[in-house]
Amino acid sequence: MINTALLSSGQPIRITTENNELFGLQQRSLFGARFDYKASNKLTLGGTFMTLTEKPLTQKVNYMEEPISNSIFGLDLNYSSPSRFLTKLVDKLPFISTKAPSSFTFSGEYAQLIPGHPSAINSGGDKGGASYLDDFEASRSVIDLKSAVPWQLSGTPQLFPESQLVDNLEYGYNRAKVAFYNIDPIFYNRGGTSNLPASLRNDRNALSNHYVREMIEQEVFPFKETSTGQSTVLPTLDIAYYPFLRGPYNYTPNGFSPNGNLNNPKSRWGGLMRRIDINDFEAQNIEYIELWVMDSYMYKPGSQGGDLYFNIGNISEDILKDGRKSLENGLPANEDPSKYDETNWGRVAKLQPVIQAFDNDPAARRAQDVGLDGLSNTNERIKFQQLIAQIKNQLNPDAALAFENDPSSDDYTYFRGGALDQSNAGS
Ligand SMILES: [Ca+2]
Ligand SMILES: [Ca+2]
Ligand SMILES: [Ca+2]
Repeated sequence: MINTALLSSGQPIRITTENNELFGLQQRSLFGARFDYKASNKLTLGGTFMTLTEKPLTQKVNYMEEPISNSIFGLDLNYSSPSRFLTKLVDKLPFISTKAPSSFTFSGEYAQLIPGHPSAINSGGDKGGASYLDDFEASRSVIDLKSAVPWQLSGTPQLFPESQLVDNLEYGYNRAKVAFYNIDPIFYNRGGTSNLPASLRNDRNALSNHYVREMIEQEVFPFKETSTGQSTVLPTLDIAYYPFLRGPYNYTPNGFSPNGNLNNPKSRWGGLMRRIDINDFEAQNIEYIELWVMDSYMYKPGSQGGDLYFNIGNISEDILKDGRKSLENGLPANEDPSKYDETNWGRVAKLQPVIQAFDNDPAARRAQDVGLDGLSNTNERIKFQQLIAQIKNQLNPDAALAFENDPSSDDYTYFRGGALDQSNAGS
């Protein structure tokens, strides 16, 4: 306040400011035109047109904040003509004598406002435009479980009696192979810059397979509206379960077909688990699991199917149940026996590592990145020597070799690595 006289005047001072919150973001356009036409010295015609359009920031506009798109047009007419007849008429009036000629003038104007709104706020084929009192978007809180990263192998489910066994290989006898992943988008793009392996690039059948193709959100939610710029792809969590393939750390001594498949696939299980950071579901009002599942038997009509169980609550993280917390990055780089304990499953590090990362030294990493059993393939072969011999007896030579190469069945293969390309995986 520069002028102190205003302050000392004792008058109430009211200050208002403009709210410029959206200023500069919302685009407004004003166009106008004016036309004049002189038809003769007596008659002029004119027209005016103006339009004001506001571009909404989003398709969802709040009530009372609707953008406008208004047009105004006006027409006007002016006619002016000297009139000898009027002059004579006035002269006829008693006591009046005109000194100037009279003239006849007519002006007319017409204007109309055409109110409207930008077409961007039309919804559902209705041209009337829509504004929202509340879109209820914040009325629902969702815990998205679709990312594969937080998921990991689970321990044996309670439904299986062997789940009670501690430090006993029988705990894993029915573990079958389960794989869970999010499909890398490179597999959806067949374009020239695609990194797709050559075997897949031209295999339309493999790329259109419903289990691996790209899902569009509206296939599942036909009435879902996606605004411009928002992805229409529906991310999926893909789970592949192979009840006849031996799962990791399954050292069942019998029940194999000669090709290495497990007999009696109905008695097997595959499981994955993850944590959810919210622990009080009641306080957070978390009420249900919403699951949209693609028909797992689409290509096998009449199949008997399987069972899917959800266990919610406190779940044991002891995947190889021995009451020990095993950390690969705690394993000694030099295989120093004083730094680990040996259980029936393998090796458990005695060290408590501070960080969750492997050693920086690549040689040390080779000793650490060996799986939950803490055993490299060589050590797996040494530890389970007798079991391996017993199992190999039941297998054909190919299956026996594959079994011996990775006895714990815990080796990792990078999905974009050369090994899978060479075996034409996926096609
Ligand atoms: Ca354990
Ligand atoms: Ca291993
Ligand atoms: Ca292995």
